[in-house]
Amino acid sequence: MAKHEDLPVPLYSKLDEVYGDGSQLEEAQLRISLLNSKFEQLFGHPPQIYARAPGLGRVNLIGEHIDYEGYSVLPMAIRQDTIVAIRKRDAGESEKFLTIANVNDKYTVCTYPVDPDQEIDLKNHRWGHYFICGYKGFYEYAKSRGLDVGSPVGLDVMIDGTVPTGSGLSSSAAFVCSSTIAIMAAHNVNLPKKELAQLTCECERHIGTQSGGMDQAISIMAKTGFAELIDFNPIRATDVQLPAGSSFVIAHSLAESQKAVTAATNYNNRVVECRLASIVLGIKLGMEPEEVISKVKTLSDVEGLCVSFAGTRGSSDPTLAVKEYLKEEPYTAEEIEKITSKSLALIFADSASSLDVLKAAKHYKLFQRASHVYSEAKRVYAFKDAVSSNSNEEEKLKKLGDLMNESHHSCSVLFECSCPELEELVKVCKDNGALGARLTGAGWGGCAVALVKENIVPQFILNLKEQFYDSRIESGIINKCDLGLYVFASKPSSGAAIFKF
Ligand code: NG1
Ligand code: MG
Repeated sequence: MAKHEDLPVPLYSKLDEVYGDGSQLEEAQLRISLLNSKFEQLFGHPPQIYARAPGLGRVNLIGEHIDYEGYSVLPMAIRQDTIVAIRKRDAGESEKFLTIANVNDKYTVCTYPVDPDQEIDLKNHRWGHYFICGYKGFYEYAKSRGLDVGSPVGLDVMIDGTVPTGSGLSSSAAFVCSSTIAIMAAHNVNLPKKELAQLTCECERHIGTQSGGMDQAISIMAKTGFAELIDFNPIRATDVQLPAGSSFVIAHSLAESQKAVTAATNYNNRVVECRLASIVLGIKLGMEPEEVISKVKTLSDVEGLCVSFAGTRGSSDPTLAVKEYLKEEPYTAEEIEKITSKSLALIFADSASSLDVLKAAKHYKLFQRASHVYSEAKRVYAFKDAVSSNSNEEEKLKKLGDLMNESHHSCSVLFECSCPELEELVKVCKDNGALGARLTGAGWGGCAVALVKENIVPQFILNLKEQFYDSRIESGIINKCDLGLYVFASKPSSGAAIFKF
């Protein structure tokens, strides 16, 4: 049997194949009919094909800020999704634009030229930019594979579902994935999921974040009923069945993290710090600076070095190398340059977004970032092992909860990607019986995920409402009637799909 990741995105002709036959199906039917009527109203034709990707789309159970360092992560998809309806214009049609509309009028129509080489205007952020990420990526892919996809024509597009909001549930990846799949489907192209996961990760980097690939991988490879252990290089997904009697509650901190806007000081800053930590470690472990700079890209590359140096220098455990070779005080650029014998500007010369990081950074906390990454990478495997161990459910849940708590602590103290609202929310979760709770996604805002025994979920959510949300409803941060969008329990849902009716 072909492996899951080698299969293409499934093509369905009926909604129930994805949405079952309950209330979800009814909701999906309504959404599709609204999408259709708005599409026809705006474009004068019905759409040809639809693509959906889970989004507000995934929640990462454990393994934060380690995907871009080459380490495995453990997310699951959640039920909410983004649907993209698309029509490829005929080559003869005079109007040649990419027109991206949204079912929700709050998002005004975005128009772009029919040009796969266009630059995305990162200084003026618009919601439609995420579609263009997929558009550019598709043509780059076609070119690199010598695929003949014809000359670019106009595309009419209507989106239903959330647009990126900085929730930490990766609505951006859902949008990029569903857009890329829709563009491909409109051009009669479909790829094995693992290739698509790689491609959509590269697509999203056009928005200026040095994304690691977790969100796109789970969005494409998720399966109903399972979380997935996602490995990178090469991308692979292994089903993880969560213990019976447990539930994950997802709760929004109501602090928004606009990753595309704050990349230089938050997300990309951490990517750069990790790269610098891996370079310094590589040099301390005995490699020539030039060689390290050209060959060592991630902290997982350095783990390989630790193993090969283990014979002569003691342990192969990278956390010990961090303790031995990195200092706890932040490094200045000059201190690092003394070690690398090369200026940081030269090391990162080929990455404009990294150069932005260098401009904004005062110092670099290499010890803390590397300690987080190596310990978090271990926690992912410990989580996977705990799930499949023989211990009783009670013990299992306790172990999983502990690992989630340790992960949060590491994110908060070592990686410094939490924020006051998330700290408050995580505490409220733990005070109300969560076995574990942690920020999920990039952090600096967005959501927390809590492991809760199934039988207390309704009371748990009520308590969160009282202790976290009520005051925020009173002060007008959210509407009471929207609360269900901000706090809910979720089971693992299915991944991307294409519909043609
Ligand atoms: P969010 O911000 O939750 O979409 C981001 C990255 C992930 C991963 C996490 C941190 C993108 C699209 N996603 O997730 O790849 O690095 O942060 O674990 O950049
Ligand atoms: Mg995102």
